[in-house]
Amino acid sequence: MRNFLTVLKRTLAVGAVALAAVSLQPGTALASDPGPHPGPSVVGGTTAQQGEFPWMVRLSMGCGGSLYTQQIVLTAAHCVNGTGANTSITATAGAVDLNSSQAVKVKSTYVLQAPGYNGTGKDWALIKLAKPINLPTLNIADTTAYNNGTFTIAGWGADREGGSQQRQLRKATVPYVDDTACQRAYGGSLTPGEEICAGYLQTGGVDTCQGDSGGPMFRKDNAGAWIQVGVVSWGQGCARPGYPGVYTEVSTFAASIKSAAAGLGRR
Ligand code: 4AZ
Repeated sequence: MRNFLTVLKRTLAVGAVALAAVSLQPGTALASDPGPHPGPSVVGGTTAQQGEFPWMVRLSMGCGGSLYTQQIVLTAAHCVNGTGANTSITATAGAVDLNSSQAVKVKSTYVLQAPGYNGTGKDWALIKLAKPINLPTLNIADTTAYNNGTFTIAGWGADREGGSQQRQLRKATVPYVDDTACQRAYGGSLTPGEEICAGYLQTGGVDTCQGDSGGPMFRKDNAGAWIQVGVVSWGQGCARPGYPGVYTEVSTFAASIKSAAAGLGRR
């Protein structure tokens, strides 16, 4: 199951064409059971305001990301092909509307895929940009203290399972789902120390979806500042009852991310 999902989401990042052909039944479950917060979005959310999440990044391979520093984007390992010099990715930031003349576009110079990434857990990567983007950055959680509560998710991905990528950034909120419940939902495919789940387990209806991968899941810290607790990683479909979204557990990798970024800073 886990491997199938990984392959599926990778395929989708490249071309949404595969979507209809693979196993998904776009919209059907959602149409009959919209969950607690029906409406357009990520799935089940609303359009973000300009400047609301200034560190949100859209990557040209069809993933999301966040500005870890002004010159380093944190994204998912499954969104990139490996580690090394790479000038093929364009990062777009600074505008909720990807087609806005305000949008800042910067090319990549180097990609660092999480060491040991093999498709299970460890789903994080860093992308070094050719120049800094003058926008606020998003701090990452370096303890488990914030791995609970209500999280915000955001992205330009599909607004329903099988839906199209979005021009406007969308957002929603989802509650934490504990490891035991998430492990049960996914028949043991979770890597609990490396992954954190969120969603409306009973009803579905709100979730990240194809094209949101790599983007942040975040909440407010005790000082009232946004802090990143997850990276959009995988799930069975989008917003289905019984299948929460699965996110990379950022706190587990915070020290590795910090040292990897320091290494990239010297490149
Ligand atoms: C994806 O393919 C993807 N519902 C992202 C999130 C989820 C499923 C797929 C979780 O980018």
